[in-house]
Amino acid sequence: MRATLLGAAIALVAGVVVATPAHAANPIITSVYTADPAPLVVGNTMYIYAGRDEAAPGQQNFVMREWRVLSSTDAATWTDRGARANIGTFRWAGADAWASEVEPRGGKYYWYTSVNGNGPGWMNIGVAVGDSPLGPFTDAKGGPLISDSTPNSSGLNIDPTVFTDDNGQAYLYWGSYWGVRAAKLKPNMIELDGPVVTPQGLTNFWEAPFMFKRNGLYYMIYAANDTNGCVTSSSYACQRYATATNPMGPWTHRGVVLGQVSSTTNHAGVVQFNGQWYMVYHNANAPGGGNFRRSVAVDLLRFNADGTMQRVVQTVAGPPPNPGVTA
Ligand code: FUB
Repeated sequence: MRATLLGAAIALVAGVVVATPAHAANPIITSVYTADPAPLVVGNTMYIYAGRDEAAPGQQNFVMREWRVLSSTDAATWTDRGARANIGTFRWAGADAWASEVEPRGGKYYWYTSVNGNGPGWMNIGVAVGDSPLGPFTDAKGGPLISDSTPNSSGLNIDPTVFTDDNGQAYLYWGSYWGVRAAKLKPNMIELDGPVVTPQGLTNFWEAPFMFKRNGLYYMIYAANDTNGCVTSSSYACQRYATATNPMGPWTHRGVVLGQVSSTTNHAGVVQFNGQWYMVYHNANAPGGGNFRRSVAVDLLRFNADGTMQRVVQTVAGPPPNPGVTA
């Protein structure tokens, strides 16, 4: 954006008529459509793992075949690092590279994905593993971690979020169709450690959970689609959130943290980077965008003194550059 503005300023000084509009920071990437962002900070870099929307203009269904990585060192200027995993990463899968999230452990990066397993049922959760945030990633398990045959699984097994607590215990939450589920993960990150449970207190949960911890309190943001303070029509979704003092709940619903966006789906993640909290989410605001041609955006997230979250202001400008402390 800054290079474009500089170019426009130089052209104006030179008396040239410039028709090119300044490129806004949100959505952060417009060369391809991206959706279902999940943030991860490693060192001085914020990564966003996202699916790619490939639906043709006017097409009314998801066409998603790959997962991409975006990166930034200041949360304002973003680079598309390309597709780092795709449906072919999982030999047992055949379609629908839906929402995903990466969790680090022991120097490895575990990429939990929603994918159509071509078997009985529809969607599954797979897990790939790589030695760096950019991979290369390979199937870590050789089959689904969660499928329709997993006892007490969700009505739609998508949208994994993995959170590792300070004691090393990792938790997997996932689900859609109003069916949120949770389970502990073994230290190997590719097997459940105990039964699948139905967490309590995630009021009006629809899909897209994302879990994090701040000041000893656990937070879960998630998509809801009620018209009781969330959205104007239940075809859309907002992000509600809940807090808990135990990673398995029970959860206490706290309200809406991200209102309706311009796409029908609403999928978000939260991260702290260089001392500032951010929400990453998607909308339909890129040129030619739509419900199946979505794009990732980033905005500031602010907390109140009592730990509650302020509603995110969706901006076109995006957050100011935050390069952190440079040596
Ligand atoms: O992108 C496909 C699906 O749409 C995701 O898995 C859901 O969270 C919703 O964003």
